[in-house]
Amino acid sequence: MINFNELKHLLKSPKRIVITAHSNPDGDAIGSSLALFHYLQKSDHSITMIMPTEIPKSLNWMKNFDKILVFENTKTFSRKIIKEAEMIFSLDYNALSRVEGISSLIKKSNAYKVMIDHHIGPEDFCDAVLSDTSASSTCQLIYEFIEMMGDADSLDKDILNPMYVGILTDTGGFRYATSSKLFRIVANILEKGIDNNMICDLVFNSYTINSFNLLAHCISKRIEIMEDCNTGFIALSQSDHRKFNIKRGDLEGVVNFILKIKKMRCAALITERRDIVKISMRSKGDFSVQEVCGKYFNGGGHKNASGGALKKPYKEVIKLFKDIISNEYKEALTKENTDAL
Ligand SMILES: [Mn+2]
Repeated sequence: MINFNELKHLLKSPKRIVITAHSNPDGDAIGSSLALFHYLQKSDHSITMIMPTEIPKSLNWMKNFDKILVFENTKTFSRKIIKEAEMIFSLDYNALSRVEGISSLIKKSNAYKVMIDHHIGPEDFCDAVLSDTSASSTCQLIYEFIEMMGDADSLDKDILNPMYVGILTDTGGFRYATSSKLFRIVANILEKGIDNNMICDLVFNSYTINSFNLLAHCISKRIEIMEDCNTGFIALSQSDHRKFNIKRGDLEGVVNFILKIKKMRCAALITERRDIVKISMRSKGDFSVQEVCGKYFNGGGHKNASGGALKKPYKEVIKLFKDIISNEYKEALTKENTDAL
């Protein structure tokens, strides 16, 4: 839990603050970092945003995006900044393993640490924790955090624009992980003059020609549908990666296309990397891909969106995935959905 009085007291005087989010940061990780950055910037703090790995260029239209440091590319400087930090915010991640190279620095740091996150099972490494798995996004929690700090009046476009991006991306445009609470918050956000149409356009219509060609390749050449299990997957080898010069973020959302097929309840994207095979899974309804990823792929995440990785040959991972789905989960994936509208 967060002791808001303690936190308010701490933030009363200028602090050296570092904001971090998970590796391979998505719209929610970047959005929550920028929203918190703009909120804290209203006081006289010295704030640095540090992401463990490359940030998606598709979000470079966001204000102060260029101030975000990528640890991989700024190791010496970022290390110094983290060592000198008096406060560290951990956004959109629940475990130090999610921040790769900076995890040991955070662990060693004596800074006052605050976690704001919506993943299940937060690890115990922070002094203050705002964790709510019923929240759509960390961005939603940043809104609630600012409200609880008694600063709702300070919510302006600089804070709300990036916040809205994270809410949009983590809910897939309000298709999942929503709640009446979220829609009340969104109503408040829109009343402040946030341009829904423009942000949706910037967020959802952002394919480059190359990433669009990659999507076409995935859908025409690399997809396999296991119709009897209501499951589909796309598998990409190292040579696909080379051919399309795939970078982090280019595959964002590709896996969701499988769920556009009627009756599909489970989808996976399997990608062969240099020494590891990654899997990213999505599901609909009650089927928990978090369970699948936790049990078989050293991973986790949310019920309907999870990921993991294995140090095994690419072909073996594909076979393992198919075996698990058809042997262990077929029944769960094909049972009639009796929930009426
Ligand atoms: Mn998130």
